[in-house]
Amino acid sequence: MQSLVWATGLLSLFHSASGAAVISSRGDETVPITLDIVNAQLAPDGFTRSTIVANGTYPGPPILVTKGQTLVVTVNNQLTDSSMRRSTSLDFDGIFIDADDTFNEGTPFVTTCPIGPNASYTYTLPLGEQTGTFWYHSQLSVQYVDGLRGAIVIYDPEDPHAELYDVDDESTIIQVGDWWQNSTLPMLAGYEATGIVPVSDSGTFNGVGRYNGGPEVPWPVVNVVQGKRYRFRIINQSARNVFTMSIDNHNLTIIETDGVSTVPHTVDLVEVLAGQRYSVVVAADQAVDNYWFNAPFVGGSPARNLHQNATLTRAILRYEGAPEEDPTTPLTSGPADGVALVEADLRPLIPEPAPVPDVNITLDLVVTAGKAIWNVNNVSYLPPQTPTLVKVLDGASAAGDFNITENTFILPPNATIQVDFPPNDDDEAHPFHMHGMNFWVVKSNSSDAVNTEDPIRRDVVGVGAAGTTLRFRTDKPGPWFFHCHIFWHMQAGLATVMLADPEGVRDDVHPTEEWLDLCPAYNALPAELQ
Ligand SMILES: *[C@@H]1O[C@H](CO)[C@@H](O)[C@H](O)[C@H]1NC(C)=O
Ligand SMILES: *[C@@H]1O[C@H](CO)[C@@H](O)[C@H](O)[C@H]1NC(C)=O
Ligand SMILES: *[C@@H]1O[C@H](CO)[C@@H](O)[C@H](O)[C@H]1NC(C)=O
Ligand SMILES: *[C@@H]1O[C@H](CO)[C@@H](O)[C@H](O)[C@H]1NC(C)=O
Ligand SMILES: *[C@@H]1O[C@H](CO)[C@@H](O)[C@H](O)[C@H]1NC(C)=O
Ligand SMILES: *[C@@H]1O[C@H](CO)[C@@H](O)[C@H](O)[C@H]1NC(C)=O
Ligand SMILES: *[C@@H]1O[C@H](CO)[C@@H](O)[C@H](O)[C@H]1NC(C)=O
Ligand SMILES: *[C@@H]1O[C@H](CO)[C@@H](O)[C@H](O)[C@H]1NC(C)=O
Ligand SMILES: *[C@@H]1O[C@H](CO)[C@@H](O)[C@H](O)[C@H]1NC(C)=O
Ligand SMILES: *[C@@H]1O[C@H](CO)[C@@H](O)[C@H](O)[C@H]1NC(C)=O
Ligand SMILES: *[C@@H]1O[C@H](CO)[C@@H](O)[C@H](O)[C@H]1NC(C)=O
Ligand SMILES: [Cu+2]
Repeated sequence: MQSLVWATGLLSLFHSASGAAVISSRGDETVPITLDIVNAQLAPDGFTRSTIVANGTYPGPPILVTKGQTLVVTVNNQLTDSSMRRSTSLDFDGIFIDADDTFNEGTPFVTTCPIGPNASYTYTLPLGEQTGTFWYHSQLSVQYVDGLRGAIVIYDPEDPHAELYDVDDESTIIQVGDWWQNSTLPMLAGYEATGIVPVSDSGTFNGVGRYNGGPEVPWPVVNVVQGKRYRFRIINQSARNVFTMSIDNHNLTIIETDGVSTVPHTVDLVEVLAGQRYSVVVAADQAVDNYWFNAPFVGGSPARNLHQNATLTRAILRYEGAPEEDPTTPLTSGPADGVALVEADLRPLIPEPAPVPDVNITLDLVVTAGKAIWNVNNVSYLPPQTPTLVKVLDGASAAGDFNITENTFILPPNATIQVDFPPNDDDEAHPFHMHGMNFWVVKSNSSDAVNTEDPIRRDVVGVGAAGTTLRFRTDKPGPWFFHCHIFWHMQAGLATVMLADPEGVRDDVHPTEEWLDLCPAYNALPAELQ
């Protein structure tokens, strides 16, 4: 690791092995990355459990690349622990996927089959013009809750905001996530039986957290030098919890939202939903000292898990020259009178009006009372055995070619689709995530205003009590998974597939033998190895 210090002793074991991050300077070259998916005994919050992680660390090693490169990620599945899923599949969250690369998109049963134990797969992803903050995680069931998450940053040598900050490197990546001490299989079974989403034991900040009654795991430290300005890339890798980020005595200037550069917007508190990312510039312009970097979270009733203590997800912002001590100020949830981000206030740096819709879709999110079944328009998504992409390549084009439980919307080519989420009476924040592309948020849940002139574009948006409307284009043929990023909800059916231009898929997609072999290999596995 470079300068980010994860305290001392035991904890360093979790991170020191994460190896050289790969930053190539520039250009069109291919960047080969290997991720060994392994079981490791880790204790992010002080409680040791078996996990599923990349290269033995939680979070996994960051993947750092530069605009224009082609990312080539080889996943070696070395999972052996029978108490968790042993197959896997990686999603590169927020990375745009070219139509002809759809088969490397990593969504089980939509664009691929999972990778079985002792098998490998190589994902090739040309990054094109995209830049910003992204992440990878297991997309199989709720497996990423067992640990398989990590950052991806695509640096922009011509960043239009470059003059706003001095430091932007591995030490400024901030990854927050929820953490459970149990493995997902029993928790998922409990959820399906009771409808109660498992409440996390702790929240982690760069892989470190604490829980009530647990050991005093050293707080993670984010080091800064007085007078410099830092681009913190905040990634919410949670499967449920919503974190609210702030730094005592410092404000945060947002310059990027889910890979889209924004007009700089200064606030004190930023709420980040599962899957969302923000870059914020923080000026180290205060007295040399230690300050709390607060990341309190909400996610279910703490009464259901007495370990949970939202104020214990935090780090220390330490100025060079400050003593190696905790800040002496109280553990708060951030400034009580602080200005919080209102999503509708965000503006893209390069405004782009939302095109007029050709097709309107209304998605009603409803949960069956008392049971863990989520419905979109009365349908609870069930992954088919044969991935959507395989069916389309075999000729599927019409609604009748898919089971109703696949909740697949067949969309015309080169069209603008408007999705309306009516106000959702249970008002749980459902962070809806689109694979392979982003969308215009023409009405944010955070405001009544409809903005078609210069709305923010992003790939994860909160859906809640006030209603949300977004628009996207079907210029890229493909089956694009569109789902709630609370993976418990997704697993319980809160998902759809937006199938753009099936005919175009057959023209564009020419999968490799390696990909074609995945399904037969997976289907031949005994259930316990799937
Ligand atoms: C992961 O570990 C493998 C095997 O040690 C190593 O070759 C690879 O470079 C590591 N990947 C990253 C991104 O650090
Ligand atoms: C994976 O390979 C190891 C070492 O060769 C072997 O012990 C294990 O049985 C294999 N696992 C599976 C599921 O094939
Ligand atoms: C994990 O969940 C199972 C099933 O609910 C339970 O029996 C077990 O005690 C739990 N283990 C931990 C460490 O919480
Ligand atoms: C991460 O997302 C979850 C779920 O939406 C949310 O509860 C949590 O507050 C978010 N974390 C941050 C830091 O915003
Ligand atoms: C942010 O903090 C700086 C001092 O660090 C101050 O000059 C500036 O006015 C603050 N901006 C806002 C919008 O509060
Ligand atoms: C959370 O932890 C803090 C610090 O240890 C403690 O003061 C507080 O009482 C805890 N809160 C709850 C609800 O357990
Ligand atoms: C879609 O809804 C918008 C209002 O949001 C309306 O103006 C438009 O006519 C509708 N388009 C279609 C094709 O129904
Ligand atoms: C869902 O089902 C209910 C009851 O069967 C029906 O009234 C409603 O119209 C359906 N909604 C949709 C979007 O199909
Ligand atoms: C197909 O949909 C029906 C409900 O309409 C469901 O009962 C069945 O399990 C689904 N079959 C598959 C293979 O998903
Ligand atoms: C969609 O637009 C692209 C680019 O304008 C064009 O090449 C393609 O033929 C169009 N597809 C259809 C089905 O109209
Ligand atoms: C949506 O807006 C309502 C009303 O302002 C608010 O209570 C709720 O927390 C918001 N939900 C999300 C997901 O942002
Ligand atoms: Cu949800």
